Amino acid sequence: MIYGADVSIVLVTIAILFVLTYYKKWGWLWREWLTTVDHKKIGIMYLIAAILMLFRGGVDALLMRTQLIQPNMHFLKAQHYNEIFTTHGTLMILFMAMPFIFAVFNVAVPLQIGARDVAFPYLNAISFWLFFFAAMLLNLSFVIGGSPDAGWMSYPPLSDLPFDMGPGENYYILALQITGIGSIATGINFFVTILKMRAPGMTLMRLPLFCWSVLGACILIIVAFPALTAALALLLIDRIAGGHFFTMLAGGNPMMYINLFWVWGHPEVYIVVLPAFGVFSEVVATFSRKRIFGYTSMVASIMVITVISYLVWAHHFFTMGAGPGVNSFFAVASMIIAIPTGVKVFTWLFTMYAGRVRVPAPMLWTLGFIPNFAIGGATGVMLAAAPADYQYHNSYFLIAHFHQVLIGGTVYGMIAGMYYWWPKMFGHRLNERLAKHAFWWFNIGFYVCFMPQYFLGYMGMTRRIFTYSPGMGWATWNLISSIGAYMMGIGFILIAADIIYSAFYGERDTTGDIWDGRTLEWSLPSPAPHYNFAVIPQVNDRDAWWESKQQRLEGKEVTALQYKSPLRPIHMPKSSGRPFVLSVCFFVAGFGLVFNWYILGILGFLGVGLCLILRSFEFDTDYYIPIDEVQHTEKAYGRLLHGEQ
Ligand code: HEM
Ligand SMILES: [Cu+2]
Repeated sequence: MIYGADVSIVLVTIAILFVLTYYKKWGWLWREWLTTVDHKKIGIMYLIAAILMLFRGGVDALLMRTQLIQPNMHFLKAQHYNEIFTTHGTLMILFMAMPFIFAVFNVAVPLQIGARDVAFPYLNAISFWLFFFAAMLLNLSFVIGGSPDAGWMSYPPLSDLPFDMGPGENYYILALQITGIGSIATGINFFVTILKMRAPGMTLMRLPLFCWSVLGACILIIVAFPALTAALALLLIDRIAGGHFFTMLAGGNPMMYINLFWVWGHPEVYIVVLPAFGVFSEVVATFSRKRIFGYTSMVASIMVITVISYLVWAHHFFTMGAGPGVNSFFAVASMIIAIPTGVKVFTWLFTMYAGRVRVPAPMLWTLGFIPNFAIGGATGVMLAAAPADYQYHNSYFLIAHFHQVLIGGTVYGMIAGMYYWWPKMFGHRLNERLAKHAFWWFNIGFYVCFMPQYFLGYMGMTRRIFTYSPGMGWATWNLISSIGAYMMGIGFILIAADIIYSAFYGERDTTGDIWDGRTLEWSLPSPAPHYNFAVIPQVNDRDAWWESKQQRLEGKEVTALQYKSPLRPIHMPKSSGRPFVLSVCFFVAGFGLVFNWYILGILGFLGVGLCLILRSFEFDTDYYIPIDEVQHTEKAYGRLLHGEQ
């Protein structure tokens, strides 16, 4: 089977290379995509990567569910099962959820705040390519050398050299390290973008809720990711340089790794779920045609979650003997998060209440999310009760809980965001009929798959076991669960089919405001011109675009959104191939270290250094778009320039 996968990877690669050469698309690919610093294109590349990784992680999931479908299956060997749950968890969290949220950050944030790009466009490209090559590195482990197999958290001593000789764990460490650098940079980039690049008049209390959620996620990225960097660096030193940070016999302590890991790991789940909350807030307001109920309490709850989620990491090891005092503190802190989360759910419900609710695909996924999160949240509070966790710990109850919040929260949120901003990205919408079918397959499959796992947890089935014997009484629930997983697979295929179908037949968005939206991105044509705003607007209200439409309808003077400054030449960053080259160098360095080939490692790092030095001597990094070119583009979109109105 691994062989088959290898062969198909090679064949697909050859096919892609052939198509590109045949249609002479290399130059186009390089100029338009590989060297771009445009946040909209970077967002699209993140989106494509995230969907591909969702596919790969999903195939892993189906392989595992096939192995567990009945007792004593011989579909996968124990070693394969270990490798698959490890790469599944790692890919899903770091190479699916992270790029998926970065996709919506990039697609929506600058447009929502009335900016022409992010604060550091060149750094943004570096972040993307670091993520991309890190993902390639991790996926390569599957083909060359052996996959990591110590679980997605890779605790020592399991991941220490004596227990895990092969290069698999090195792949894990280096891939996470490289993508982590990119993520920290993205966190800083969007933090600064939101604080510094807002259009005039957009005070923080007029910031769209999605941007608030991104701000919360960025704060968490900036404070949490360095802990992961430290944990991985120390583990790498243990593995390739004979260090003993985490080896008991030489005076080290694995608990240090476990603490560092979860100091990052717990905030990480909020990093990926906060942006989903942000998407739901935008979607609910737009499709209820109402201002979001309780904006201030929404903002407060985002910030409270941001702070508390950083303080609860030890609930991941209640059973490791920290003692009752510590456990109680972390149990109570964990439960408190339910309060702001509850506030948010009720706020969405109140917004819908008495609104004129429409239910196209983005809203469907949002509605689907609410019961999911209610169940996932309730089981989370159950897990947070430290004494009870001695029972649930590492059982299928836990597996069911975290999938319910990760899928029901993050994945539903990102899919909702994808449907919502698709017309803005591509200029056409996705097909509603296919979208409805996809949703129902996925959503029903989701309950069929994960509800039985709560029962399995109660019946004592532990996680990370590759098979079980018939006498346990687990067979029926496992069979049902696997059927559910296949149903979700069908849902995914329907989404993919929708994307392909709509590229040809999707309804075109000619107005730029296909949902009758509220925030600034809908004031632009779809897809937006590469400079976004010909004239930066003056914002005088929350939901300024919606309010300005209302004022126009009522025949009043439009004060909510104004275009005061005249048209000026537009200052833009130049494309650059260096982020790509720099990331290739990182890849080479990482690949060298995986196999302890220090020469290759050093060469890679020299390349990285050279790229950085060259950049610091580069002064010609930007240009101006002349006024007549902007006028020309805007006319082509059928728009009068706002200044001329
Ligand atoms: C398509 C739906 C999915 C199915 C059917 C599925 C199934 C599974 C299975 C069978 C396991 C292994 C359980 C075990 O033996 O311990 C697992 C583990 C895991 N899954 Fe999923 N999964 C899905 C989607 C996701 C998503 C979207 C995420 C994250 C965003 C995710 C994150 C994880 C993590 C972190 C682990 C733990 C890996 C480890 O123990 O090291 N899964 N999943
Ligand atoms: Cu946690």
